[in-house]
Amino acid sequence: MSHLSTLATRIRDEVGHDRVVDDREIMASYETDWTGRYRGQAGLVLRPMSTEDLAAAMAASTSAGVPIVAQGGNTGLVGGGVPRDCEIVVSTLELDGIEATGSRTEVVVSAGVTLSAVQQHAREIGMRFGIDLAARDSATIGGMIATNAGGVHVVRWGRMRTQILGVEVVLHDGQVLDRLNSPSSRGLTDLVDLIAGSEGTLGIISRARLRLIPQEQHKVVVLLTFDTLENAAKAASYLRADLPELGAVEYFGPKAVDLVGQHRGLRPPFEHGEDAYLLVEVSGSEDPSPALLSALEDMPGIGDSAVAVEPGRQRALWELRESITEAINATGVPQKHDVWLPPAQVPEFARSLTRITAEVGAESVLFGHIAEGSLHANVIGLEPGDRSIEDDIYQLALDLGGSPISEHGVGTAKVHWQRQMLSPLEFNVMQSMKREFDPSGLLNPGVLVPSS
Ligand code: FAD
Ligand code: 2HG
Ligand code: ZN
Repeated sequence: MSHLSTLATRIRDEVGHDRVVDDREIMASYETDWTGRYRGQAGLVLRPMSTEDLAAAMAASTSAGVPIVAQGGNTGLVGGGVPRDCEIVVSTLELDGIEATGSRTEVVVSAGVTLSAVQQHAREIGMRFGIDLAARDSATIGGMIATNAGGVHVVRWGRMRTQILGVEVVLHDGQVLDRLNSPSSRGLTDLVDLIAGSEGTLGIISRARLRLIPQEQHKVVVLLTFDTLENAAKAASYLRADLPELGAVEYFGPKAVDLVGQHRGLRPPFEHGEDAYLLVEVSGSEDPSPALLSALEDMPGIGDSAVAVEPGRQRALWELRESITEAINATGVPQKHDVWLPPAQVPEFARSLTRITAEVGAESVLFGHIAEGSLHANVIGLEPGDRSIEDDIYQLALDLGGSPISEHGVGTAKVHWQRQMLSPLEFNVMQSMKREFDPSGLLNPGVLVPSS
């Protein structure tokens, strides 16, 4: 521990007294993830206020040989942003500047700016940001880049990587790699592509230049029920193929609806539950309702539906979907198994998931971005440490032609699956890249990159 107090003194001298936290009570809030499932102990918590502070703190930590875990809003769901074994947690929350660029189509933000602050800025200048997720009030731009977050508009705007025009990254030794401007036009390797999805293992993102897009003129949101998940999955695929202005297709089942009803008192505007729900959003420069209604016309299995054109009613429908994660957490510590599946295999996955969880007396809640095949299999009713069926669920995804690694990233939760899925060549390339950026292996050890 004495090396930590020497380091704390050095950083206090170089960066500022209040940038270092070593009070155990205050550190506790940085030591557990959002679900309560991943927890560890931090050596220190650092709270830089500028790129220069961050660079000085990283140089000092690296020269003291202390591992570093970057943490933004701490909403990550795979255990990558909390300390495990006395690492230094670098919290980016005070890197919170938003810089106007003179152009309405882009903005430069510091890494700790929350998604909702970016959305607010965009709204104020008549624009919007393409990525959206329910953790918007806490999730930071740095964390979203580091996990290459997807979200509810992934079907329209892709994942975070596609919305980044440039980044500034502080390397392990405090050097600042500034690629905020023209990230790929100078013939150099594109830093954005390397850093998006790198989960704090190559450097700490300090600033980013983000693309802003025009606000939609017209939007319609529809909640549809289906008699079977098969029909819902087919509908999602058809909508994706037929509607160029499709903004979202989100799936959830009756269990999710029950939990949201119990926890938030929110209910769909229907009398009875069906097997599958799809929340569909379409937007464009003209009223998208006729195109949506015609796309839905001959779709088999549709039951009740609710159409919302007025913003308040649209928000109410979205709240049903966006409250699912919170409602699941209210039942206890959940297991979150985020998988990718070929959309046609979602029904088979759902059936087997129900069987696997029932066999151990647990329950599953399946929901997610079905048109992209990005599904969230939550398991409730198990003891927090019980990992007995986790690998069965990931293996099931693999057996159905999908992947155990999807939207939430790898973190510590899936690093063994990452090892299994990388070819020997891919593994070697990954190791070389990691060594190049982080020769001493101090950046988020145990996360994303398998050690052997
Ligand atoms: P953290 O949790 O703090 O960190 C996540 C990872 O990024 C860690 O490995 C950390 O070390 C690294 N990191 C953080 N900041 C930096 C930085 N500046 N530089 C380098 N590395 C860094 N995810 C989705 O993809 N789609 C969703 O729809 C979605 N919905 C969610 C809804 C809820 C209610 C919740 C709780 C989570 C949801 N998530 C979703 C997961 C989570 O919000 C995202 O992974 C988000 O990108 C994490 O941002 P964060 O700032 O909280 O990062
Ligand atoms: C979502 O799509 C998030 O709402 C969270 O990715 C998923 O809670 C989850 O498992
Ligand atoms: Zn998701």
